[in-house]
Amino acid sequence: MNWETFLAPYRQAVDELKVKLKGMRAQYEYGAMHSPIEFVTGRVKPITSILDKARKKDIPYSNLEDEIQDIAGIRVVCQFVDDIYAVVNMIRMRNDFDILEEKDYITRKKESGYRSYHIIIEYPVETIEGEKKLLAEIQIRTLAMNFWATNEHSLNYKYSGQIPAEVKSRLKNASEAAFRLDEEMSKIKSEIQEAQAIFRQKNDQKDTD
Ligand code: 0O2
Repeated sequence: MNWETFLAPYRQAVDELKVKLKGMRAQYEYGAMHSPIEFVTGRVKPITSILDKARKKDIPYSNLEDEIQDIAGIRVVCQFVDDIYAVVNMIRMRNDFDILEEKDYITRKKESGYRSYHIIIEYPVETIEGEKKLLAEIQIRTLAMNFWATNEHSLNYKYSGQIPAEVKSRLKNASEAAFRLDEEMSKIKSEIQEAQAIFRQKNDQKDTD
């Protein structure tokens, strides 16, 4: 298996998708509007993680492309829960890729306490040998959900997936606290957005002075 050759189109897909989704954010900025996108990141799954997942799920090398959906991963982080669904709708309207599956782990959180909205897409990459369609996963979540997931991911790594019961239970509490934070922030969303609009205007003014 030549990993560099195998991963090259995934690297290209991640780079292109980051540019495209960051472009959506920029369009809101030019229009001096609240952007439902706070920031966008992306990564190609490390080879060791691909191998771990393949081993856990009993996936042969020949099926990696079809069965591991997140070799190319994009993360869109939002301020508010409503923003997640605005981003989902924008993604549904795009015609540069096809949506294969949507997983709403916000209304149905995972057992761990994980919340996020996942969209699995089929993305066409132009290669020197012609078009290659590959799978990519777009994870859309709030800043609070991202904070929780990042910390839980580190703990999972530290404990090799066997987080002690007490820590697990604290993580579940933290997940609920993060969700309540999102709910509280949603209730004062318009206040926050007005404040941010004033801030933006002031900055624009400074730039033109
Ligand atoms: P990494 O290191 O982020 O790449 P499943 O069979 O449903 O358990 P599947 O089919 O891989 O798993 O899909 P799923 O669960 O919809 O999405 C997989 C990715 O979502 C994970 O990739 C994580 O990035 C994220 N995720 C899912 N569940 C959790 C969770 O409980 N905690 C955290 N922190 N992230 C989660 P990987 O390959 O597991 O990991």
